[in-house]
Parts: sequence; C-alpha cells; structure tokens
Amino acid sequence: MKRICLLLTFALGMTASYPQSGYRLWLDYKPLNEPLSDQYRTHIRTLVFPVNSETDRVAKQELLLALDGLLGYQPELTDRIEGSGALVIGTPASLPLLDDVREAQGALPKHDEAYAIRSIAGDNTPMTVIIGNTDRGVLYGVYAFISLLQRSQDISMLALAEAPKVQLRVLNHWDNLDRTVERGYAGFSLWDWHRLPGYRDPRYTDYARANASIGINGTVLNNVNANALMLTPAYLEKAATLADIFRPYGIKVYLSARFSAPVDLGGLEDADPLNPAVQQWWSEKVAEIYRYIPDFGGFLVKANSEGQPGPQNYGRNHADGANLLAEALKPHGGVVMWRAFVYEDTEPEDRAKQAYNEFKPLDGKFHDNVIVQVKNGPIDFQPREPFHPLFGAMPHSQLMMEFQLTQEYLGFATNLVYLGTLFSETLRADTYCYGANSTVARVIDGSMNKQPMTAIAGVANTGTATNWTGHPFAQSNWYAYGRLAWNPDADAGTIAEDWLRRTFGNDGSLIDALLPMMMRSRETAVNYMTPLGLHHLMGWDHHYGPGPWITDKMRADWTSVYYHKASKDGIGFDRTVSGSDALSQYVPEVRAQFEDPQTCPDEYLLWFHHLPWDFNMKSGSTLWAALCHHYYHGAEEVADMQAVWAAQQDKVDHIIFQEVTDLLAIQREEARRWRDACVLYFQQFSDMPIPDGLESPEHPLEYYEQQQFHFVPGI
Ligand code: GCW
Repeated sequence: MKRICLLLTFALGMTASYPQSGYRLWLDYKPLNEPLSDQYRTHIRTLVFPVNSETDRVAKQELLLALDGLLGYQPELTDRIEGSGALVIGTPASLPLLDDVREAQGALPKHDEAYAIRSIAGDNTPMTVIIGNTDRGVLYGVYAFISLLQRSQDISMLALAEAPKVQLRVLNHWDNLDRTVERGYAGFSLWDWHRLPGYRDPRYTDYARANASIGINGTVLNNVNANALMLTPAYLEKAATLADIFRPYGIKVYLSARFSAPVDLGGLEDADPLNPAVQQWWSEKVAEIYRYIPDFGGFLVKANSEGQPGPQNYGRNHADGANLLAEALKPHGGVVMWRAFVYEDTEPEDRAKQAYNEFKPLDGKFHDNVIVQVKNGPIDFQPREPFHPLFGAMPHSQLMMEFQLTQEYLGFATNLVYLGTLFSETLRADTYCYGANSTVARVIDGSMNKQPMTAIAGVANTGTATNWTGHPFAQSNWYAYGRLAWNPDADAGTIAEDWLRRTFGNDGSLIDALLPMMMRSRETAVNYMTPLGLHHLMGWDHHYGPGPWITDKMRADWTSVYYHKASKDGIGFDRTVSGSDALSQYVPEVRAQFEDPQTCPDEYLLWFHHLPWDFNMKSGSTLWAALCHHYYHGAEEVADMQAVWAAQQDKVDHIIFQEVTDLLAIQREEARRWRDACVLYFQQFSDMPIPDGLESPEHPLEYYEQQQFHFVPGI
C-alpha cells in the first residue's frame, strides 16, 4: 500500500523501537472506527488545494498524512470544484471565486491568521470549504479540520470562524548553548547546536508541526539567562537554519539578548543605553541578524534580575534599556519583550512588590515595539499565586503574560499536573482596573487598554525525551498553553478533553475517567505542596521536593522561612496594611476580596495573612487542622489518581500505560514526602497534634531535613 506517510520526515524517527511512546504527540493519526471513517470519506471524495507557497505545501502534506492515518484513504486530487463531496482549501486569491467560496469567505474574520470552515449544502453530502486570508490562516484551518476528525465530530454542518485573540504566541526556551536546559526536565535541548547548521534534525520539523497545530507562532531559542555568543555569526547561522525550517509553519524565531553584549562581544567599555557607541553597536548587530533571518521576531531580555546585566548598572531604568533595543529593531519590524521579573539584590521588605514598584512608574515610557513580559503571579510560578498586580496597572504600556509550562515548582516531569486550570485561573482573574470584568485575559488580548501589540509567552517544557516533555501528560500543558494563547478565554476543561481525545482516542469511558483526574490534578499538587496560600517552600536551589526549613541563604527572599514566617504565634505572610501592604498594589475591589482574613478565600489565606494556629477557619476547624487536612488530602488524591489510571490498562498503549503507572507511584511517594516534611516542620511551631484519623508521618523531621538529592535535573 502506498502510504504517503513514508514521504514525511517525522515518520522515519517514529517507526523505531518505541512506536507508541508519545513521540507523535496529539498528531498521532490512528485509524478511526469504520462507520465514521466511511462517513468522513463521503465528505472528502475530492480535494481542491492549490499550492502557492511552502506553507500551503506543508498544510496539504499534513492533511494527506492525517487522512491516510485516520481514514486509511486519500482523496482524489483535482483542480475542479465538483460540489458534493469536495473539500476545497485555500485563500480568496488562490481559489476560483465561485459562489460557494464567496459564502465561506464572507464568514472569514479580518485577520491575517484567521480561517473559516463552512459546509456548503450540496445534494446528499455537502462541499466543505476551508478558507484563510493568508496561507497561515489556511494552515490553522487545516489543523482545526484534522482536530475535528480526530475527535469524531460531525463534519456535515460546519460553520466555524476563528481568529487568534493574541498576536504573538511564543514559547520561551530556557535552553543553553551547551544543550542543558535551565529548569528543563525532559532531557537536553532540542537544538543540536554543534551539528547545526549542517544537520537538520527531522525533529525540528515535528516541533514546528506541533506548535503550528495549536497556533504557536514564535519561539525564543535560548535561555533568558543569555550567553552573548548567541549573537555571534556562528550561532546566528545556526539560528537561521532553524528559522528556515520553522517559517513554513508560521513560526518566527526570536533570541534572548544579553544586555552586556556590546561589552562582551563588541569590546565597548560599557553597555550604557544612552551611550551613542552602544546604540550604534546594537543597530549594526540587529541589521546583521536580519541578514541571517529576514523575518527575525526580536529580542527577549532579562535585565537587572538575578545577577543579569542591565540598564541599572549604568544608573538608567528599564525603559531606557528596552527602548535602546527597540530603536535598533524598529526599522526591521522587530519587537522587544522586556521581562518584569526583577528584584533588587538588597533584602526587600516584600519581594512580591518589587516588579510593580520598579515598572509602574515607567508606565507610558516604553516605545511602541516594546512589550513588558509579566509572570502570571508576583513571586515566581508557584503552584498558586494571585494574579500579578501589574496586570491592569500600566494602561499606557503594552503588557504580555509569561506562564511556565516546565513544572519547576509543580513536580518536574514526574508529577501529573494539568496546568490548563492554573493558566485559566489567572486569565479569568478580575483586575477590576476598569470596573468589573476587567479580566487578565482582556489585558493580554489588548481589549482593555487598546494596546496595539499583544503577546503571550510560555516557558517551554520540551526536550530530547522521546515523548518531548518527559511526562506523557505534560504534553497536555504544551497543548493547553497553545490553545489558551490563541484564545485566553477558552475553557480549560474543553481543552483537556480535546487533548485526551486526540492523544488517547474517543473511548467515552476513558474520557469520563481521565478528564476529572486532569482537571483536579493541579489542586491536588497545591494540597500536598503549598495549600492555603503558602508558597516558596521548595528545596534549596534545585527546587526539588519540600524545603520549608530553608533559611540563612545569601538572600533572604531565596529562603522558605522568609515566605511562610511560621513561628509560635502563627503562619503566613501579612501583606495587608499592617504588614508589607502588597495588597495596596491592587485596586480596592480586589483588595476587598483579600484583606479580611474572615472572608479571604482559603486558597489565598496565608499569601495575604499571618494568622494564629488556632485561627477559626470558615469550615469551623482550626487553621492547623485545616493545614494538616489539605496536606493529607493531597497525598490521598494521588492514590485516587493511581486507581483511576490503573483502570485504563486495556484502553491505552501499554508503554504509556506503564510509564504513567510508574510515574504516579513516584508522585505518590513525593506527595507523601511533601506532606510529612511540611506537617512535621510546621508542627514544631503549632505545638498541636496531627488530627485524629490521619496516619503518622513515616519518618521524623530530621530525616527529611537531611535528605540530599544529587544531580537534580534543571540546574
Ligand atoms: O523561576 C526562576 C528560576 C530561574 C529562572 C528565573 C527567571 C531563567 O528558578 O531558573 O531563570 O526564574 O524566570 O528568570
């Protein structure tokens, strides 16, 4: 049988020894059941898909691959639109302007990346038109159509029209030039710098396919803790090769720029943004980059944060620094993503306040091709944080979101934690900056402040692991990020279900079992790691496992005791007016939700309040008892997850079944360790017994405090 998948690069790498080990992600086109595929075939008798660009070519190739895999079938390729049973794909310019095509075109949103999919009533089986304003819109339309087939949706009456709500939807790779990945738990960097530009690993194409299939249109190749070498010709040539491979998939390449590059590479005496020689250096460097990568996206910059150089080294501020690079990029159409993850080297009264304190006064000072990249919460990607107070607070600047897909603080690649719910919780949070319904999503999609440029970033969780992300379920976090980047208002549950169907097939009982497990999984992790608003309790430096005892490090705000403040009199960080007053960085409506411990939601209680151990919770129990119950409940929930998964044995591929089974067993151990270590540690201060009915911790506190873990990944 002439299977077109043989033509496709990615098939080669996947037919080896682990055929089902997750390499194909959600693009594994396994055969659909017979009656359905028969029905689909009648809708796709012929295919009209003119190819005028590389993007058209890869879109058509993907569609044929999917049809071959899902339906075991290839449509007749033709130039003539024959009505019933025809699948017609293209742009208004590439397709003949028949009435049917016009009808579909009428539904198309006015957006470069938009697509519409319309069933046009025919005799018995209608014609289907997939139309985009550009070839990139067509590509997204094709992936959307494939997704419908994979999920066994009815394709006879389609009337879809989609445009992304956010323009720049990028992954941030914290990948170093030696191929280690900062906070990466899925092997080494995908970028084989040593063999680039000569060797074009087929995996680069599959990476691009996966991203395009979920609407990601940009990638920052290197770590924000940047090595200036990235900007030298040898590495630019390598980056250009990646850009060439990604381009047909609508993906632009960006680079992290080291602020001191004019000194490191150019031999200048300083990197002062107001020094004309520095300005000149950047302008020439940027022009050089565009010679390698004509559609280069721009720079991502971490400056004056955790020891990275920046404008403050020269008495300048973040706007001076960002605008320096923005001016160099402007003539070429490039942008600067300038991170707001900053904090001073001196001991702060409250680190949660620092980004706001430094950036709020700069509102309105950034050039129009600068966008300030803000982490979802004010500390650092914790299992739960309130939304960052900068969202909504800088109406005269452009702001973007930074999420973390790699699970630095959520169990690395051993814990099953679906992050769609975490992302969505932040996006749906109401900043009240312009009254009710001023959600973070509306700041990010630009509708709140009418900001012309919109963007969102996710710190990538990919690596050389066969299944890309280490944990098979961590693929869902990549997937969910892409979907929420396209539409920040999308529903995390719908996304999880789509991912499950595309990954594991359409067995209803499997979905019914796994969907609630995924949806609950983040709360489970919060329970056994940092319940009730606790945060930053992880192990020193590598961030693996519990470390509530971490104290006496070079910076107070790198310790755990700084955040939980547990003592005989209670626990929690007082961020009300009687404490650090971080709450004053939010508008009164938000403040009102949190400032009274009696009404503050339990999820944020100890984030905002320092409370006595016998504080009376809404449930009627003491704070101490509630804390214990959360920890124990979290650990028990992992046992429930094990049971749910065990029941799927006959429904999932055996290699993945075993892998997830083993990982859940590790997760259960880790959850117990978190529980026992934290409960015992805090008990020293509460002096209260572990509530009746809860088993005793396995070991004494010293055992956990003395445990050492060597060569933990990600550092
Ligand atoms: O979460 C912290 C990480 C650092 C990271 C930093 C950042 C890239 O522990 O490894 O550095 O955030 O976001 O800059």
